[in-house]
Amino acid sequence: DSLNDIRTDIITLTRFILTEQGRYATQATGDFTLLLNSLQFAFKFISHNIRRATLVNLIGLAGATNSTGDDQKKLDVIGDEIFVNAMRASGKVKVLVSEEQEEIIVFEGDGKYCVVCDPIDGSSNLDAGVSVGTIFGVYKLQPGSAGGVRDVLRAGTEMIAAGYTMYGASANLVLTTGNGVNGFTLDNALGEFILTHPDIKMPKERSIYSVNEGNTLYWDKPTQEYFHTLKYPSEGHKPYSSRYIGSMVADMHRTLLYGGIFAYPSDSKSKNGKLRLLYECFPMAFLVEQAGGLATTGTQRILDLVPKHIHDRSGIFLGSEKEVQKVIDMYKKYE
Ligand code: AHM
Ligand code: MG
Repeated sequence: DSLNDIRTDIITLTRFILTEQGRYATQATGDFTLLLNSLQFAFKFISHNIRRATLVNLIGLAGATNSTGDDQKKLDVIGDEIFVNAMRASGKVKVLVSEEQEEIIVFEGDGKYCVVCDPIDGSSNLDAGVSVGTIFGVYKLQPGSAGGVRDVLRAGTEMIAAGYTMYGASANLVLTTGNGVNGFTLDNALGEFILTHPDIKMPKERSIYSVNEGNTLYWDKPTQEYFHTLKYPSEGHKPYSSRYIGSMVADMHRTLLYGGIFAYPSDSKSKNGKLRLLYECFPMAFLVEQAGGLATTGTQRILDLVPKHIHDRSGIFLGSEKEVQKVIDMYKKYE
């Protein structure tokens, strides 16, 4: 490599947000930039701990005791603590919802944002070295509110930002603030998220489906028929490929980049599906729509739903526009 090839003018996440704020926000106060700085810090800290824990865990497994379950628990808690502390320290957050916390957390101070998050989603996969991730969404505090549950029991359409960080071979942050989707990769040496995937747009169609097919027995008729048609297509068409990691962030990341469909439908066993509306379905639906795709329960747009409780669940189909439209059409057929 010649020194001439080294790029000296890279776009960091902070630079990107400052530019975007200048372009779209008429009265940018810098508050959002500071919030994002605290989010970034949480992602880096969690990423570091996941790598460390994986190593500690591997050493543990090689030894006499197998405390796998315990370690897994610990990491969930560590992730949650890191997130809560980072959000409190930002001074910009009033209300926080975490998958790991029964109730909302209301911080002191005059923070103007509400953050919802799943600190480490897919944690049951950690011991197999599968990628996990942090999912998050941001609302503005309602005008005049002192911070309460009604600040977060709002439609997904009201989110002002959302994203996830996938802790894979590298830490990948995928973010939307409502002006498209951008992907950043953590440069460990610099400690900065660098813009590596500008303006992500999903392919309109792609023959890949991603679902836990072990639940087929419990699915409703439209879901069963939809997936059946992918595997037994009409004459002259090829069946779809199946890809299911079982870690939403990783399945979502692939779907965003390659296209196709990811689903966790509601079924007779899990009446409202498995995934949480506020901090799993909403952020992913927001990203998918911003990347040109769709997210639906089968009959309703995900982002139009309003949670009644912070930990509410919802069935979800998300992905490429044409693939998800086929699901919507199937549900119409059964109406
Ligand atoms: P978690 O929040 O307890 O980690 O569960 C959520 C995870 C998602 O990452 C993933 O899409 C789903 O559960 C997989 O569920 P299943 O094992 O039923 O296929
Ligand atoms: Mg989760």
